[in-house]
Amino acid sequence: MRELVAQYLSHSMSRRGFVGGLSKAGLTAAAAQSVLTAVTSVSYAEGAGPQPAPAAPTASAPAAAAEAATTATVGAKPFQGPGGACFAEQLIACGVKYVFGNSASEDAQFYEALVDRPQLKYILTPHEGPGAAMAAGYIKASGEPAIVMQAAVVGMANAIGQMFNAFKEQTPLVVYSYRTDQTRRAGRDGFEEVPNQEQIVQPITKYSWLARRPDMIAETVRRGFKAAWTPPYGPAYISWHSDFNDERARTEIIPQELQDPRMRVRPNPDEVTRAAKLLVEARMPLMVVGDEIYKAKAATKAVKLAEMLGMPVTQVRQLYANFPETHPLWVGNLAGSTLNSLTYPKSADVIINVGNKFQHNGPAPIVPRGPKFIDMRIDYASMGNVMLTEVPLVCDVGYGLDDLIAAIEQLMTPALKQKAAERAVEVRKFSEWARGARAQLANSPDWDQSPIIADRLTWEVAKFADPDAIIVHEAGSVALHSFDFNPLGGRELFFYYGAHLGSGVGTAAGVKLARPNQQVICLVGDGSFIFGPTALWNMARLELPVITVVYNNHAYGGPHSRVINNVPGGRMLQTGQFVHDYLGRPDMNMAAIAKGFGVEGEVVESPMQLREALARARQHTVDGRPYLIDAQVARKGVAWAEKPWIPPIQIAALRQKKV
Ligand SMILES: Cc1ncc(C[n+]2csc(CCOP(=O)(O)OP(=O)(O)O)c2C)c(N)n1
Ligand SMILES: [Mg+2]
Repeated sequence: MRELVAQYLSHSMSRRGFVGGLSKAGLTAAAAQSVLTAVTSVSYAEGAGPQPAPAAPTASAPAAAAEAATTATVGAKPFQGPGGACFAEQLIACGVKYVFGNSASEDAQFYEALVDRPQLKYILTPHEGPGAAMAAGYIKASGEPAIVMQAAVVGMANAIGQMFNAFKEQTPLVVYSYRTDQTRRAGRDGFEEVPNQEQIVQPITKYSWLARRPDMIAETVRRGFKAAWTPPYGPAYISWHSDFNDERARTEIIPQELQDPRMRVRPNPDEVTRAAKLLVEARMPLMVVGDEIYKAKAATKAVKLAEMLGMPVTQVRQLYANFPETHPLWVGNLAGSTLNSLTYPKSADVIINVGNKFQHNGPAPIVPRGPKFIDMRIDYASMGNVMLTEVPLVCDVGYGLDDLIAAIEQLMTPALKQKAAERAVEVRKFSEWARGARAQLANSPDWDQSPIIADRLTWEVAKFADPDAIIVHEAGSVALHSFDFNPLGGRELFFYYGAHLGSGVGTAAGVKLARPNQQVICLVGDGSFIFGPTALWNMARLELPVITVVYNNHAYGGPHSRVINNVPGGRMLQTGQFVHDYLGRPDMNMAAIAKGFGVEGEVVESPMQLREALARARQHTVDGRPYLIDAQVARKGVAWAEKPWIPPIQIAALRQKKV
């Protein structure tokens, strides 16, 4: 009976076949008819409203029919209504609470469905880029699914930058936009029609899928969420003809947990044994940590592994801080392009990577040839491509660390423990020295200068930030220091990795939405800020008390310096004519821009003003309101003129007519 009902509800059996099957199972024609009526009328509730709970047996509905209906609602829930309503129902079943969208009349039936589904909350984002960044920030900070939806290809085009970021940083962001071409007019180069819309985002998504009929909307949504949320995570794109949203569909709604392949994989035990042996026998092992540790909530295990071996720890650029930076075994983030550039240790003979994606920005492998290399991560596709991999450990790093720690425990002799303890003392000597060296920063002759030097600004914000503050960092070429990030309940970092700028403010809004009980501070360069300030309006409307600090040097400082590196001593340097880097004349006033979005703020010039502004920012956030500080920051780098040259393009004076 169960099987018959399931087959009928999933359209793999006709109504006649279903009734026939019931008769074969021994039901009389009348009983079979009554089961059919019950299944159809109880389960396929017409209309877009929320589904009723499974029907209880009543006098008029035979117990068999009630059982059939109940069975059908366990797991797969039948649903009939407009495609837009199926979409909303399946999102709820996928665990989505927030929809980050921009308006489109073709999604009318979806908006209609939201009215009676308050559990699905729609956040209107006035620009799709910061809107998608907000969704991604929410997903990263909550570990919960969300969806971004936009108007056809025109809206999608604005979100592509953030899809790219999600692809690079492996964030499970699901994006939907319909195709403006409707079924019966598609292929005629109509309004907003572009052929093969999904192919535009194919290289920057993990997965893309089209619903071919209205009754496949729900399945398409499930496919998107399954692909995005199966490790290694990544963005998914789903789409269908806009008329599918209006057409009625009969379909199944299935909860996410019934499609999740639960890819939490343990490593190959033989490889674990080999890795353990290499590590305990190493003269100087080195651990590189990465974002899979944060995603698997495995930082405690990473610390334990390092401590067992007295092993120094570093990180190559990632999104999160994956190891406590005050730990004596922490030797700092990698500044150069390969591990050879570490100040310490200089002679690692065994290197283990735990969950770092290793983005190569130069020809030399990040893990140099020579040391034996153990690579532990779930992102198997990026393993073994550049580095010589002695021991691959494909796994969820949480499980992988558990197994590796257990294997090492078996091998640790008193002599080995002694060796590890001695190494820990040596590493601590370096980390303490490095700490002292970093503190020298405050001795800069420019420390009290106005406009403020970026290092002072960072230092002041670090002094100000709560012990468990979340720092969203998109402050261009600013070196981050002084925060002492600690994934074990201390300050957290949300850096940028994909580097499509304009994500910072949106990310901070999304992070605050996910973590309202932690202070969220967004550090953002002026250039980066201006790519995506519309999320400030969301902060104001949603009462997200975020503090945004703009490092306003009125310039693209990073590109300025990099251009000089690329063309040293060239004409640009001789003449001071840089066409691409100065954002002043007129200077942008970010506090005034914030005001336009409903966010209070101020411009500060000196370190003293900054402290007072930070106190006001705190008060605003305590009161539940966001705040923005536009900090005037000194332009650093070679060849910055006091008043930089700008290209002589001023049109007003050239006019023949003063219009
Ligand atoms: C969307 C986007 N456009 C352009 C770039 C190229 N780009 C890299 S850094 C940068 C300047 C960032 O300026 P700002 O945030 O003010 O930081 P600063 O360099 O001044 O420290 C630009 C434009 C980019 N990464 N992303
Ligand atoms: Mg700048």
